[in-house]
Amino acid sequence: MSDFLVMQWLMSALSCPLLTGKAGDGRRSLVVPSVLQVNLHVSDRKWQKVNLVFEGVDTVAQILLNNVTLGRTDNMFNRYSFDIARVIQEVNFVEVRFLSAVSYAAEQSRCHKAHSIPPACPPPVQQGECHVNFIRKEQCSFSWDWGPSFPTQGIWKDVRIEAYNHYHLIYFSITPFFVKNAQQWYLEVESIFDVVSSKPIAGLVTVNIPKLQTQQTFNVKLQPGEGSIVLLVNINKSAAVEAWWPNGHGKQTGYNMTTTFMMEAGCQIEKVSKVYFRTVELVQEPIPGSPGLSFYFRINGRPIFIKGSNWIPADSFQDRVTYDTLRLLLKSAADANMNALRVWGGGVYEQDEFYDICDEIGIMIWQDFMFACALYPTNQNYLESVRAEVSHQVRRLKSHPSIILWSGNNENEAAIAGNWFSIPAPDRGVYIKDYVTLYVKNIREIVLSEDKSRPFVASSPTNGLESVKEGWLSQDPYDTHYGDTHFYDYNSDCWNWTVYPRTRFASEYGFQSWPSFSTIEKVSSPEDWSYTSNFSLHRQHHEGGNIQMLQEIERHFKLPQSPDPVKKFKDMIYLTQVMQAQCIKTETEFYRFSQSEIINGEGHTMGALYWQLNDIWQAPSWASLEYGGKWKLLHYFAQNFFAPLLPVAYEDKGMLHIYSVSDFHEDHKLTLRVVVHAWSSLEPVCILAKEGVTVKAQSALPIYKESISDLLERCRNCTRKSCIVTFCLVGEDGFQSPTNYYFLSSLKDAVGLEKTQLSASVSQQDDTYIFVLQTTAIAPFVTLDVGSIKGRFSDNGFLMTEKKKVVVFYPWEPTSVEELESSLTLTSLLDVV
Ligand code: BMA
Repeated sequence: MSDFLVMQWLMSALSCPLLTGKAGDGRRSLVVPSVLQVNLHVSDRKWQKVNLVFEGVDTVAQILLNNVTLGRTDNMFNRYSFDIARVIQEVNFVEVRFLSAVSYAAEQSRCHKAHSIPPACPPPVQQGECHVNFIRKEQCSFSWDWGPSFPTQGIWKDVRIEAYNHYHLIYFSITPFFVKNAQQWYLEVESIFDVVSSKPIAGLVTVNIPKLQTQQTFNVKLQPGEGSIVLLVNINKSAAVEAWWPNGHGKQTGYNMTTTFMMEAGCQIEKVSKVYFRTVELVQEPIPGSPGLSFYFRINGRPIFIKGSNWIPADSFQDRVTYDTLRLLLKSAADANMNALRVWGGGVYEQDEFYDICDEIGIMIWQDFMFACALYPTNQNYLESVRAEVSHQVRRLKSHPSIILWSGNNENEAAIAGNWFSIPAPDRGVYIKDYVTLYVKNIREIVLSEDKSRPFVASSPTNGLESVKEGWLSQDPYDTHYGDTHFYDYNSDCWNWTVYPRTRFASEYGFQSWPSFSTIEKVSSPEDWSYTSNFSLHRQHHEGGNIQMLQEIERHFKLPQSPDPVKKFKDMIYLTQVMQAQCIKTETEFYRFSQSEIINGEGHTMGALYWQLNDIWQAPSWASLEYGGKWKLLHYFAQNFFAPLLPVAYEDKGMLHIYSVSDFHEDHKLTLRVVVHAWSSLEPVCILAKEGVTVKAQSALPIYKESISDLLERCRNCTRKSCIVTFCLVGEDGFQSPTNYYFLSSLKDAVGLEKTQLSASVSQQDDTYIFVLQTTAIAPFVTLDVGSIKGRFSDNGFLMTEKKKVVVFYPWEPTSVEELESSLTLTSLLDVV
């Protein structure tokens, strides 16, 4: 680009990392504004327009150049551009004066005289800050039920100077559409410009996608001021377009595209992009035999069962979130057979790289707008700030095929419908009006005008079209006949599938666990290593969380009794992870096997996104990936319970049912193997092979049914307490599902389980390490742990019913056989004392 100058400096160049508005130990500091200053030298060339652009300021600041105030910032999700043509000199002095986010939020709340906007403060157990809903800032930075209060402060994204004559391209986006009648793809290519000349600028724009033999040239005229041009590019019909598919459903093909702007005055811009082709529909239509409406995603015309989890910010300090951090976490999601994540509304709109990686590996994104678990103001300033935020974020992100849905907020429809904040009945109308103003009249309208290529829902959970019909706020957003649901129940037996809602779409559900000892060890000292230490209480931000875990464990396992406090703590950690994995396995399998049925008017469940994928710090939480990326047992379980082919068992009125669950696009003829073992022996008691089982494509269907008493009788001498059922689907050429299992009793009641001798030999094979495990007896929940060595195993936390098992370790950094051997701990259920 000839007449264009970009000067860019990053946070590090300012030598100013994010400052926290509060000291880490909880003492308040920095109520005094903090100031960042930088000297800037600019050549004396004259430009028609010179902008100082901040891609992200966190959050409240006054920006000055050469002692002249350029403007103020109050929204960390906005992009701020200041015209500095008249202020800039040869040597410049940029100043960013910050105000404490905590004081600002409190002040905004105090000044909001109209009506209160609850909640005022988070629950005391979160040790957080108040009034976060009054500031457009990462909502969980004032604390959450899984995270600390670190109200960060600073410049969190790039800053640059843009200097140009004639015109400048601000946003560039590409969205694909498919015209069914014509059976043709076309692209909407949108460019938003700032034109500085007083007359229109004419020119030619050429779009070229060589691989699709598509090249089109357009005559365009850019009008003075800020404006957009939209070009419709028809993809050559004779070119075979490969669509972008979610992980597990096909490739993530992208095509190189070059867009060249050749404008009068000789200035040329060339944009090189990757373009993807996929369609998305959110299908809400009547289902025969069921009141309500369906709620599922159709991608490229094919219904897709959404499997995955919920994403929260990967760190309290965004400057620590590198490309590698994101890649590791997202790759872990894909490796666990997930095809989707929900970017939850209490965090941040993630960096471009996040969505780039999702595009590359086929992770679909349910994108919330950043509002969560609260009511929000709707005064003019606030709305203007939100409007700018929404159009900026949609323009920035809409080219990503991974994003399949925009969603207005997290749980705010539910908060009003369920009156979470005890709003007196006569005042309800005001809050409903605020709700509709913010999410419908502002956010939704902007989204629809900026992006017609994907669906929008106002909230999660919501009843979708039914909520719309009820004035955007339904009586019960958790209704299983409509939309999505969030479901948490810490008081029931999580092994009992009948406690779960047979919903259309489970977008949140979960149970907590503690992260591994090696993760906790890094931030604690020996006196912290007990389940009831101050440390353990301090890091638990969910009221009653540690007790709830104990109670859930106690239903099916013996609690640790070791006299050695550290051993007892480690046993507790292990059991919390076993419990969490087993609970979420049961719940997820229920959602998956409910996809093809309607029972008592409920069913057709088409999504399972458990809460939550990742952690923001080292603490007990619902996550399956620990802070640092280590896989908890739940994540290993997810790899199995999200497997594309899976037999699932459940019990109903004394009958054992086995369903085949398949995400494959074609039917398969397979053999179902059902094996019964006595806990006391590695030799099976009985084996049943049912051949020629048709496993239907993209369905969950019954393939086996037997009364438990018949099964026990058939397998001589078995009782519920003494035996265990395992099963898998097997085809030709090694084609096989994971081996699944069904416990016939609680494990604390199991009869015949013996303490096993577990051993492992480790060897290296290319970039991986092979662990050959041996057991002397059946062993439930066998866990390999190599402490702080970064990497993951091919399987973990499994039930060992055979003498030998081979597990592969994929290291994420260089290691050695010796290092792995000396760090290895092998645990199974009977090692808990
Ligand atoms: C849901 C989420 C989060 C929360 C989680 C666990 O409500 O939206 O707000 O962290 O439950 O309590």
